[in-house]
Amino acid sequence: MKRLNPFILIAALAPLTTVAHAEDTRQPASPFDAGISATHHATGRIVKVDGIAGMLTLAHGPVTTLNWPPMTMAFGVQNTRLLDTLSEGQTIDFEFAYDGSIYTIAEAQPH
Ligand SMILES: [Cu+2]
Repeated sequence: MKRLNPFILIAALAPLTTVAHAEDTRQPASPFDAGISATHHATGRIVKVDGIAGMLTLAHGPVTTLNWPPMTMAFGVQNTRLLDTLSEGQTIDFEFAYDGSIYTIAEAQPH
């Protein structure tokens, strides 16, 4: 696995440090906070960056841990600042998890 881009990683993780220590650990605000959620990895080409909705539409490859075939779908992002670093047409490696509502990208790096 390639080295993570430190800027993107820090931007993606920044809210965790604030939230994780503030909440009752018996009832985590999101699976990311407790670290209990399965994290999945995929590669995808960015179809759309929607800064208003805070969503990223990706044409992604297979996700073996979810038995997903390749498809185009929208993901949430854990930190919307990640969207500022990405552009349409770019291919990224990304990690994501189900946050209880939508599949949400925790980190991404250029492929
Ligand atoms: Cu998908």
